[in-house]
Amino acid sequence: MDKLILHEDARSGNCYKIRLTAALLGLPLERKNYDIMNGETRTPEFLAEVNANGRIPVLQVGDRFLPESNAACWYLAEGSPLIPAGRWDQADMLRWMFWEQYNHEPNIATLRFWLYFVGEANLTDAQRLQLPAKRAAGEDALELMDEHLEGREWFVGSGPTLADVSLYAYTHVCEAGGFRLDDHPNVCAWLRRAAALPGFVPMG
Ligand SMILES: N[C@@H](CCC(=O)N[C@@H](CS)C(=O)NCC(=O)O)C(=O)O
Repeated sequence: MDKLILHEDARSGNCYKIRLTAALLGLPLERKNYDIMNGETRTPEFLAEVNANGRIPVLQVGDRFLPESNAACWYLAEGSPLIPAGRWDQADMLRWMFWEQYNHEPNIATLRFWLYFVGEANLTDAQRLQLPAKRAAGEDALELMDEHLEGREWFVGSGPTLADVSLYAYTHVCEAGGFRLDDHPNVCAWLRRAAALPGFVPMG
């Protein structure tokens, strides 16, 4: 495989998904850090050379650049047990990864970013207005996960897949956004199972 470099901000759960995938698979990954709070992913150089969308994570594979966390996880895991066999389970795994990007991350990760990193006092009026809706949608996402995990160890099939990696990243730090993990016992048990996987690395 070509040399792998992760362009990241280490505080980002989207970046952690890729580090966790690489660690679970024992793949070496170089890391290049950017401070998103200082606009380091919005410079003309970054936009021209790394990601025209101005965001991390970006997985560099040789001289090619792949943005979007879940796409990068797929690139690393292709051919490994983190992508299940069988058309149905693969599609079901993708279902959870798309759901993560639409229903989970925009609520749970955004509240963590706004409340823990930016600080409530520094939010814009528009952001403050969105807090109740994001809180309710984040709670719905955690509850849906909890219901799905009733009687199941992993999101898809009988073993860990990228669906678990993708959802682990922001779920395990959701309390920084004001959510309560204790209200979701199946999620708590699943988080513990994920953290016990061989090769697991913490977010740091
Ligand atoms: N859908 C993208 C989301 C990427 C994203 O929102 N990145 C954030 C950090 S988690 C970022 O780079 N923010 C800096 C900015 O927008 O300037 C993914 O899954 O990788």
